[in-house]
Amino acid sequence: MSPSELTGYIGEMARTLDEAWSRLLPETWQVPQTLVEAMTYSLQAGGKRLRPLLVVAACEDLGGSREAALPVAAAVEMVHTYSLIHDDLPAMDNDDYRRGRLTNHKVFGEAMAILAGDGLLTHAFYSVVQAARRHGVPAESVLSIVEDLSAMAGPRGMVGGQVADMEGEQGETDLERLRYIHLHKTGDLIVFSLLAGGRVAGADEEKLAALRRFGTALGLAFQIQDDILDIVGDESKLGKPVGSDIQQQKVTYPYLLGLEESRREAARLTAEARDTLLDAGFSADCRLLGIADYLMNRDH
Ligand code: GRG
Repeated sequence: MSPSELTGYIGEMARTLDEAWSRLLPETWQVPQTLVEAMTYSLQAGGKRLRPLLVVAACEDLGGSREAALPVAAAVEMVHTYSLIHDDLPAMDNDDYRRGRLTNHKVFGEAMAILAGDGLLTHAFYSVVQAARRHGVPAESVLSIVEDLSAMAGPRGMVGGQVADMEGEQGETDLERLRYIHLHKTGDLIVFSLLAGGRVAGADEEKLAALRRFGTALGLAFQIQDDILDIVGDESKLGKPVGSDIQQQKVTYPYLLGLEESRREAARLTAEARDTLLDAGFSADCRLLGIADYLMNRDH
């Protein structure tokens, strides 16, 4: 997929998801209005929509239906959004802004932000099940998607990665521990998205294994790139040597390896991800490879 085709594809997907958020909860459920507003406030704040994009792209690259992938794509963005709402709370990162807007607890209060996160997490599983109920995805595939989502978002996945990150001490976090944190806190939802897209398309075990390897490498590259952009985008950090006061606030690949070595590692991982898909028979102009290139070349 060419860069301009990909830009169109990304925009199309963002619009489709935004439409889905506006009818997020069945009207007959009589959900309290404030809860609906708090949940949709963060969903519609306009993130990159990377994870749902990966679900749909994996599914379509393997010949599956976009319609059937959408409930799962929506679900992974709900889980991601819940994690951001909770991560921003005073008890965690205590952030006032996210995605260019006030954070959820700044607008709705702490209690409602916790509940909006809880609502998004649980409703995600409802949404996944709709792939079977409304779009004919086999129940066995949906069972595997639910199993993957609970494992990869839960204690052995994103939540475990978040705890390892919280408990990491400066001077104690080496590359191995940092890799563990990134693989789980960031990587697992990315791997989930790819596997889920593959499962909706009815992919065989070989293709699923390739998607898992692709996602593991891509997830790590994405996080390293994020940390590089964080430094390069913040002029106050430019030109500071690795280990300077500012960079010591957070242990990252650039902090441990320096900017240049981190760039090389992100490029190496992206190339590894690319080869994995090509070896598994994906075409060189497939959507997933376009997305991998796009992520490496982004500037925010
Ligand atoms: C609270 C259980 C729990 C987990 C929190 C996602 C997370 C774990 C914390 C957010 C902080 C952070 C920098 C996590 C690393 C993963 C990451 C790069 C998240 C941001 O994802 P993007 O860039 O965000 O896809 P947008 O806003 O574009 O969706």
